Amino acid sequence: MLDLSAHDGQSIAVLGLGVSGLSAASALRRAGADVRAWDDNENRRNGAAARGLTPVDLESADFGHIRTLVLSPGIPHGHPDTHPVVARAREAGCEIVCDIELLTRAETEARFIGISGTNGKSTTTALLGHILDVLGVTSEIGGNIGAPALSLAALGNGGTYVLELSSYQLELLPTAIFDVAVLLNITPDHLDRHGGMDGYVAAKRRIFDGQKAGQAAIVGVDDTHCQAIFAELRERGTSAMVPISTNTACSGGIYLADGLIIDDRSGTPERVLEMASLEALPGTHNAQNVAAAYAAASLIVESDQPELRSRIPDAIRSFPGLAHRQELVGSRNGVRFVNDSKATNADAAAHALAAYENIYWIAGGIAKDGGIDMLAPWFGRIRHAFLIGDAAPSFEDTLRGKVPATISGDLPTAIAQAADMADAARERPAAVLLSPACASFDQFASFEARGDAFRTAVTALPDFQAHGEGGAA
Ligand code: UMA
Repeated sequence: MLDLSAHDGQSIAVLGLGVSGLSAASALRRAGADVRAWDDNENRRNGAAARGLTPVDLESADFGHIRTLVLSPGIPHGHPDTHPVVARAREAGCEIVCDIELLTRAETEARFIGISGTNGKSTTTALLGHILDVLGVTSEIGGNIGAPALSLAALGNGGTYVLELSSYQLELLPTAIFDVAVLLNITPDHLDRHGGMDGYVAAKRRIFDGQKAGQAAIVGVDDTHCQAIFAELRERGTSAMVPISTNTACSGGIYLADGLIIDDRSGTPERVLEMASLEALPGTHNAQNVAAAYAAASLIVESDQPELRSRIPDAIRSFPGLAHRQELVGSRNGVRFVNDSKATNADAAAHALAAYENIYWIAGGIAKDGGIDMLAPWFGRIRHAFLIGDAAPSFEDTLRGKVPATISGDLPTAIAQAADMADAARERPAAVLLSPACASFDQFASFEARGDAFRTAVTALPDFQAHGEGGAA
């Protein structure tokens, strides 16, 4: 169990009792803190009460003795507005942090790897965790990927935390410093929460804050925002820099060339592995994830167990893939059924559309800014679109005259229609692809629930051959 005894006797406010807040409040209470926890949702408060926490309305609480507010990452504290409890905490001079900040303060002897980027951060985090497991390096993965920071095991000296960090979490880490910080890519996302693109880029940039000699910055240099951050960090010259790219042979870095991942960190290009050998990691975007995970794993083992580095490619090959990210659920009559429910924005859906042909595409939900306009280059691969949720009418407008589309309404209807049409058409290979380019909250509790519903429904189709959970197409 984590040692949070530094908080024994402290008054700490916790706002938000979802996954991260509930875990933080419980862990702090066990450590002897006087926890004042609140959630605006009554069901969440009741859930917390059932776990022994007494909710305290923080809007009227006395902040005089409270030094810290642990804020759930989804709660706004500037854009598009500021939660009133945050405003009160600020007035009282309280520090405002997320659960990950408290983990870094508790585990002063462990190493921390932070991984961020608009897309690919969950895959990179899971892949790196898998590599470290295979190599026998003591590690835990958590953060935005799902396991909240204060639920992770204590690791101490020699242990490595691999944390997926969202832009929301990065804004709530005032003192955390990462031994290895990875920034994969930046494209527009969550702009309402950051007041626009500049605010979003600034939040992502924070992953490198406080880094000094002996620490490393791994930066994907395939987009202009990350290129600018890379140039600025190199100019500053405090941390070791590792550029990664899927389209440029970047000297001194790790890159994709002719389907091979090349390690040029020593100045002599070295073949690492062939992307085609990685069944669970299809597509160019995964080359960026592989390059980043390889770079981070190499940096971790090179300092004290350099003999392990040669085993990293085999560890990558044995990665089973992640559910909901181009997960091959199975096939029927030569049609593959792919669950890419995690594609909650158009950029993520672009990766899946680029990876398949003759696509029967299920999309829709709550659209992000720009809708699916940027997917036009891949429209030619789509045989028919089946549209669900709030975004269905606007997506139909975008596709009109370019891609045949049906407003299916809900996911079960879309699956039935797509499966029938793909079956009747003779073109193979073909794929029924759920890659919604939208958030799920109009019809589902989460992207996981949407992907699970897809998996359950397609698995029940007559003659369906399951590929097995977690496999990737
Ligand atoms: N709440 C209030 N008042 C408000 C708004 C919310 O009380 O004004 C309460 C809600 O009623 C709810 C709680 O706050 O009970 C929700 O908190 P949260 O949205 O921060 O979510 P958690 O359940 O704590 O999950 C968070 C991350 N969620 C977000 O950042 C939105 C999870 O990332 C993460 O896995 C989890 O912590 C564990 O670390 C999810 C996510 O969607 C996957 N992340 C976004 C993304 O990937 O794009 C950033």
